[in-house]
Amino acid sequence: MQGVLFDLDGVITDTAKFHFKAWSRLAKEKLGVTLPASFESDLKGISRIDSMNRILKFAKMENKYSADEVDAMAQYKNELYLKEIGKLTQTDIFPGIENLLDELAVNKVKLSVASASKNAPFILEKLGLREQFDAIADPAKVAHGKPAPDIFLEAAAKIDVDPTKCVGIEDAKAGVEAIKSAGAVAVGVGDSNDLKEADSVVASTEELTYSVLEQAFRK
Ligand code: XGP
Ligand code: MG
Repeated sequence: MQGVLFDLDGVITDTAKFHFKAWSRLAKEKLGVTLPASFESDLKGISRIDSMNRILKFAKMENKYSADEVDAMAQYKNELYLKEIGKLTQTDIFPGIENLLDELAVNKVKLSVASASKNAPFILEKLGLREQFDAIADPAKVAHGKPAPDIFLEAAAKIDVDPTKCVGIEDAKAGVEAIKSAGAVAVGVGDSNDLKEADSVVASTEELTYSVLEQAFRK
């Protein structure tokens, strides 16, 4: 194991709930629909524009708006989301993550971020974690969002490690699929029924240690 590729939302910190809150408000205000709670997991790992399109499809309004109008709605959601995450501090880092980053650094494993979110650099700054990572893959630079492998391939390339020598960590089904398609080893965080394709699953970030990742890699 020479590299670890981290998803951010739902792995490093609990921002998935803020994404869903903002998407729900947008759906209600602009489209007049209520998103069911189950939609939260449907949007995990999915890029901003793909999330917007899924919501339009749910509302049966796929063809109602121009591309500019759709962009404006997605931007409005981001403004709502930014208000929520402006308050993030180091205390919002999920349990076990800081310890894991320290252990990986001691073991000279390179660390890269493979988030679908364009807000990843801002969030890492707020959490005081920017310096712990060797690279952040830019989702604006990849052709296809998760479940395509692109963002994980880019994250591995940015630390100059072959994807097959990397472990990826994800809380989303689409993310686990992306890791596997990239040829890396997938460790899921969450419900093992949702993340069946992962090589190994832990229930919470507290269980993520160097040795757990190493064992998943050797499996
Ligand atoms: P960004 C976000 C999406 O808006 C959100 O729906 C996804 O759940 C999240 O990425 C996954 O990490 O992207 O709007 O912060 O760029
Ligand atoms: Mg996630």
